[in-house]
Amino acid sequence: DVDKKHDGLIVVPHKDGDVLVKGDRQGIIMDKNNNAEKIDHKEVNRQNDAVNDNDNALKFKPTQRANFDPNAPGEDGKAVSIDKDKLSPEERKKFDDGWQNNAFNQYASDMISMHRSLPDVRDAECKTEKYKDNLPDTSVVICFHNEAWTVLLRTVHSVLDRSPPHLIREIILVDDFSDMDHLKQPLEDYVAKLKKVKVVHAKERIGLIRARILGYSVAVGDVVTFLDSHCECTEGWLEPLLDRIATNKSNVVCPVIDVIEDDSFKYQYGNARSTSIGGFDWNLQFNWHAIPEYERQRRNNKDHLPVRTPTMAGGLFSISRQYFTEIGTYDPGMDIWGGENLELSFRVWMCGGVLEIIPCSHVGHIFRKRSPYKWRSGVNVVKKNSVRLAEVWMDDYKKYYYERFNFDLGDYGDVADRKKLRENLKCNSFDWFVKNVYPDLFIPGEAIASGEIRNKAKPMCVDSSVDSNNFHKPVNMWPCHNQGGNQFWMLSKSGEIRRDDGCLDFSGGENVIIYPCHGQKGNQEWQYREDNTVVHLNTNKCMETSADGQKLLMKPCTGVDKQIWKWKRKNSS
Ligand code: UD2
Ligand code: MN
Repeated sequence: DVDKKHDGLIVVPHKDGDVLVKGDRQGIIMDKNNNAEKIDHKEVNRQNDAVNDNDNALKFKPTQRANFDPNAPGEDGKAVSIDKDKLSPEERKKFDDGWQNNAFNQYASDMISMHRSLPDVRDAECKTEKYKDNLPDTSVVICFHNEAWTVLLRTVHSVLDRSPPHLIREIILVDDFSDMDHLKQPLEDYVAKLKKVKVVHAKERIGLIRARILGYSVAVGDVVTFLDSHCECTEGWLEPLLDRIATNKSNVVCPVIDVIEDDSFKYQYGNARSTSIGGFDWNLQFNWHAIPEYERQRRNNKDHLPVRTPTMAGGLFSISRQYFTEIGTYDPGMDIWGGENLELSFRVWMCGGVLEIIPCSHVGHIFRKRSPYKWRSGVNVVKKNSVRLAEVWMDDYKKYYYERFNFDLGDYGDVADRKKLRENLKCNSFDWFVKNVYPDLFIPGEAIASGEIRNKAKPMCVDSSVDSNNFHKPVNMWPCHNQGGNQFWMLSKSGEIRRDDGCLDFSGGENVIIYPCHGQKGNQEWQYREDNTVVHLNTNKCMETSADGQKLLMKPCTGVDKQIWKWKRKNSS
């Protein structure tokens, strides 16, 4: 475990090598191969809590709550609306640059107080819930690469402003080699005035996963809480998280992640009943689902109680620091972004822990439509990370992911250490995970039919992407290309025709559309009959191709060639 601080020197033994944080503010992380990753570590002045008005951080000074104006922009989580066409050319440039650099409306954020008020978004039951007296305290680790000033510091202040002080041991800002000027001296100066906040700088771009390991390795709290650098914590967010860890140190807990709108900064939230849980598809992408009926019943339909989730979104969670160490923190072979959330989720469940979302704990997050920062060139980082986790954790099931790129795994590095970790922890199989934790997961191997759906009258195949941008759009035909991709469809045992989370859906008219699979049959229940027709059970209509072969239509069943389909593989049903 981790040594507590000695004067001017912290030695943090770590399975990937010792982390030395010395008084001269230099730190070194050694990996297994003795490659040193140098870090800068700033021990900050913890004496002074207040922000000094005369400081050169003055221009970033937050609104003082004493003079707080409830009608100021964004207060109470309200939207800020800006008519960009009315801005002066100078301001307009700031506005456009803000979007360009951050993929959110930085200009709007800069108008909002870093201490803005938010509604108390919790269900009534949460406000009267009693939590343990002696809750463990937490280090909050916030990693960032080139984050906007007001957004980053609003995250920090929302933690300080809305958590019981004795439960916040420290806030560790991990700067993943940002090059924006405000994240250098101005940030040092600013946090020097905030008790409990410190900055750790990576000496090179290490990516969010190793940045989290770095933050964890200097943390001293009982619990480590990770947040993205564009969050806002709401009233009462922390206690219910820590309470679950106090109950059992192998409970790993996530707040409900509310949406801070990327353009208006409006804080959006729902009630506990509408809480979503995490899943994944066979591209190993994380996705959200409704709470299944069996989980609602396990909780006696009490919506505010912790809900079990197969996976976490990744950015926001609390974990006992000791437990995090025991189960092997993160895979340091993962780069930049992606995959670490599923890897940790599978590992927690398979190795004896429990992963939960806590409906009484709400934290807002700015969801962006694109990634604003640079990635490694020439490497598919997400694929590499995902193959690493599939190799270590998914046993036979990994083939369903690999099928998607014809088993061309690429160079995913060495995973021997992670396999050894799994062995040492004596973890359950992935099959156990699927059957016990995620029984609703669609298993491609159980599909009744799979592959292209080829028409008899024309050499055309049912073709559509299932990207969520494509939801609600009519499905068309395209010349069969035999490459899978947008022509790869699976017929599930429950009658869905699907790929990932997209299902063929027919609700009247003549067009079939792509719609998120809902598992409720209805408009998404199909049958592939002995006579090779594809029938929609609800309406008793048949798939048919238009005379020119371009369109997919639903028509009364007649059995003409236009309604005859060859599905590439048919398994016994
Ligand atoms: C989600 C998670 C994110 C992470 C990711 C998968 C939420 C709300 N967010 O994506 O935390 O689990 O899925 O990997 O669950 N960063 C660095 N160095 C980098 C890249 C990013 O420090 O090289 C920081 C970044 O500034 C941010 C955090 O890591 O604070 C997550 O990155 P993101 O916000 O781009 O990820 P997001 O929310 O799309
Ligand atoms: Mn994020």
